[in-house]
Amino acid sequence: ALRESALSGSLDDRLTRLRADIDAEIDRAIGTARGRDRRLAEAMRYAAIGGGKRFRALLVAAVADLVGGSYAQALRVGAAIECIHAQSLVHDDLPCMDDDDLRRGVPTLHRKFDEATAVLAGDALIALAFEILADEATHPDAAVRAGLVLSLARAVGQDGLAGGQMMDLFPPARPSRQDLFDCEQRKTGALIRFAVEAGAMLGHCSTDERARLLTFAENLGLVFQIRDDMLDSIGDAAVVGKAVGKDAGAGRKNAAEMLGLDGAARHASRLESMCHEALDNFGPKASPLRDLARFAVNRMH
Ligand code: GRG
Repeated sequence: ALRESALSGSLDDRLTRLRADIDAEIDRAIGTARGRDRRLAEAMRYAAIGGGKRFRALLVAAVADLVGGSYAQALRVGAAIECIHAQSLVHDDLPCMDDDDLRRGVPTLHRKFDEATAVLAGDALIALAFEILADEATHPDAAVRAGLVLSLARAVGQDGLAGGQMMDLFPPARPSRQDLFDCEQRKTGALIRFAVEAGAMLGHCSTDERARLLTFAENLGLVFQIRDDMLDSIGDAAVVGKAVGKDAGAGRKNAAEMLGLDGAARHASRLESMCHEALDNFGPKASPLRDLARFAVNRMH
């Protein structure tokens, strides 16, 4: 019944239901503060619960459903991904990176608490994500658990979030479009790719189906970040007194600045077509994934 309730209905309904299930899963994983530091647990909850679209968790659930994986397992993997995602936002907001005051409409973690707590809560969220994946409750097969841990490690390390963020902060002198897409692929694409890869690991699919899902994921990750860049540029232009592309001023040029808003929109729509093409062979049961691709390109937040 849980599986039914979280995957049926409109995309909005599914997001709302999944959000509640993911919040509960993360809350359980953080656990009680008994015998532990209360402030650390509170900061972890502040960062990881009650906010965000949960796009990556929904992606795991949709792929797992497509290949016959269980919703309960997908929730655990989704919770792990959302912990990593929350950590990356907490550290990205720090004064040594983007120096932001607001995140998801509320004060950033280091503003609400302090910088040391923000660094440590982020660290503990990374550890928690790997703990969730390595726990037997996530999957009875140790080989699957090891595969999940290995893939997530690759998605957050030098070839993933950390490497992409580094390239964002220290871009090449004259970045090419390829450099831009490389950066976006790592900074944002790697975790989205992991969401799809992990969903596929929870069920059964052929080598060909897995390859198609990964092609879908790579195009989806890129389009998600390009839309993020477009929303940033539109937001920056609308805020009086804020220089266009504040983040880009400190590092790379974003896709909207490099391609122009129209160029970025055209590229996003090409990537969306490639997402749909990659799903062609799956038929109607891939419609939740098609909805997610449409959402990634048209979203307003
Ligand atoms: C994970 C070890 C490790 C290091 C992280 C700080 C850092 C290194 C990476 C930051 C990368 C970063 C800020 C990427 C931006 C990704 C992005 C598009 C964020 C917005 O995602 P949404 O729209 O946000 O899904 P919500 O709030 O809806 O969850």
